[in-house]
Amino acid sequence: MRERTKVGIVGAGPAGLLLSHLLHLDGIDSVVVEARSRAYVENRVRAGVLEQGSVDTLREAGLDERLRREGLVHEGIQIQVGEHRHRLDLKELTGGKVITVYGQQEVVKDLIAQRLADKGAIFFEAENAAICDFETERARITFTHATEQGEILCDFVAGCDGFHGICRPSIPQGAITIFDRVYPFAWLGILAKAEPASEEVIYVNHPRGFALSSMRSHEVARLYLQCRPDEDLALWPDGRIWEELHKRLRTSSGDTVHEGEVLEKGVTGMRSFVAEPMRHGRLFLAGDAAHIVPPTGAKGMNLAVADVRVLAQALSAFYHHNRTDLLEAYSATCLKRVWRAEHFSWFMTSMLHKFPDEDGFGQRLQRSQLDYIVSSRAAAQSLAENYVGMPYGR
Ligand code: RFL
Ligand code: PHB
Repeated sequence: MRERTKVGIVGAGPAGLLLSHLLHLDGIDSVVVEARSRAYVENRVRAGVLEQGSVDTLREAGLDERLRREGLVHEGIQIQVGEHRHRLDLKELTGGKVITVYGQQEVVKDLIAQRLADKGAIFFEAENAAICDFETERARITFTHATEQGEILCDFVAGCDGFHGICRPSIPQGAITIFDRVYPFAWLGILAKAEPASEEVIYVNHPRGFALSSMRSHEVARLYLQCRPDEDLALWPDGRIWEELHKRLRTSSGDTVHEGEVLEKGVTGMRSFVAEPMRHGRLFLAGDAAHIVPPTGAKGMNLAVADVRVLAQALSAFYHHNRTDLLEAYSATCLKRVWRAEHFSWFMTSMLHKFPDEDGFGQRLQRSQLDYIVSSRAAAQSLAENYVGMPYGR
């Protein structure tokens, strides 16, 4: 099987699928090559918070029909220090901006349905994908699909294949610089058929470690506990998870989590990572393929959306107006937003987690920072501005 297209896309996560759809809206054809099955990518439980800008992007692209109905608009978040919760009124602090809680797998389902309705080409379960000649005008993606050899000939390759993908490692060493930080903890996350602890997302700084209460609907809670990076899930039967969640989320007025059937359980490592530049020849990296943030700032999926928005505009300017300047500027444009999100995610992570081997100094700095945020409008406003997402084009 041999196909020719304008943009060959590796990866059918939010980045690859949205890029393919945005290009389609601009009359530019693309082919998506994905290692996993459709069912697998549609059921992978991950992010849940969409910035205002991401919601706007999905709306402008005509992808918000279900999001409008099922997405939960949140006007605030809660920061819990010990047993006390403090509300940050995001809407009031940012002049009207809000966040929307809508599962990443729902975004992915909506995107796949739209791509297939528009007769978009997605090769699921494509094995051994490789990219070649992307330093020339005859870039190629090769793969195996149902025992057949596949080859996509394209003008550009979009590397949207996540952190463990093949695109970034295909760039010659020396052409790319990596900035990396691994944190000494991870998150144990569960999805539970239970009423959420609160109508808003709660971030907890607790002497036993960080906890987070979020949701996917009024009936499904998403909860996380700080754990060790090498945590053995077998040591965490449901009872122990609930007990620990009660300990960390209980308030002095007796509020806590509601228990229910655990539907999913997993451990996620925490890292900060940026590859610069996000382009090599005719290969453009987008989303987790280029950068990772610890999930404490809820930025990962939003960065993926922002990258492909920039990339789709640049490709459109190239095909429709013969302009290369936006493609040239792609990496620098994206990295500005990426580094703001990297800083914010590191800041939230550092302020809210319990660091092993921490002496009293770090703890007192955390306390002081939390105090500042709940007592100073300027500090709360800075957090809120970053949380809802910096405006596009800055
Ligand atoms: P994805 O979603 O990882 O998609 C990459 C796709 O590429 C495929 N692939 C390959 N395909 C072909 N050949 C190969 N060799 C391939 N190698 C990989 C993969 O199968 C996959 O389908 O990357 P993308 O599109 O860049 O999207 C990024 C987001 O998924 C990620 O940043 C977020 O999930 C991060 N994240 C959060 N982001 C937010 O914006 N808000 C949040 O609230 C939030 N919470 C989270 C998160 C991530 C978490 N985990 C599990 C890492 C919470 C958690 C727990
Ligand atoms: C989630 O709902 O999964 C979620 C919410 C906020 C975060 C990370 C994850 O910071």
